[in-house]
Amino acid sequence: MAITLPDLPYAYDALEPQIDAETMTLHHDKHHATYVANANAALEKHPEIGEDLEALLSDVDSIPADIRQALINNGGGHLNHALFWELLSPEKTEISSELAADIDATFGSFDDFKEKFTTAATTRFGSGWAWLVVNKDGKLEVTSTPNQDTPLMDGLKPILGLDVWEHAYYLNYRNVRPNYIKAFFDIINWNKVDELYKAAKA
Ligand code: MN3
Repeated sequence: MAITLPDLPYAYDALEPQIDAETMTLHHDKHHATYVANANAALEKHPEIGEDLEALLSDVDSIPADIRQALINNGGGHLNHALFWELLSPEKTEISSELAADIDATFGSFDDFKEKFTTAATTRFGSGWAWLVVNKDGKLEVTSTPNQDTPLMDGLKPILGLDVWEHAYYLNYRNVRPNYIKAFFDIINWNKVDELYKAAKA
């Protein structure tokens, strides 16, 4: 057994023009594949801990010290990317009325949520992720993490995430991260977000 690289749920060019085929190819086949290979290399050193990355990264103190940072980086990298691909859709999807109502109740309006998420994604210095999560009280929160840290490490369940590493956007958007963030909102798979929201609240 080992962690495996999941196929993209659409073609490499399916998200154009928002995300170009070359970026998707490199991002999935090279970057994500490397996280998978490195996560497996770390896990092989400690077969006794199993391969449940979500459980392990939800309790990082349980990870043997000699592979802890490698699993945070590469196990997190695998989970974050496997989730990210599913959060994108070439087809237009609609946010559910339940989630829309909870976003309004939490942030004021959808536009207020979008502004907060955009700020989190824009101001994450260097490499990392912006997130919409469900916290321990079952409430929505916007947050961000550095590097490949998953919100699971803070007891938060991610339901929407945006990769703001330069490798995610630099070929198409160069240094203009805000335009990539803006485009992201056109290709969100709200069906998947809703599925994750229901599961996180259950
Ligand atoms: Mn990435």
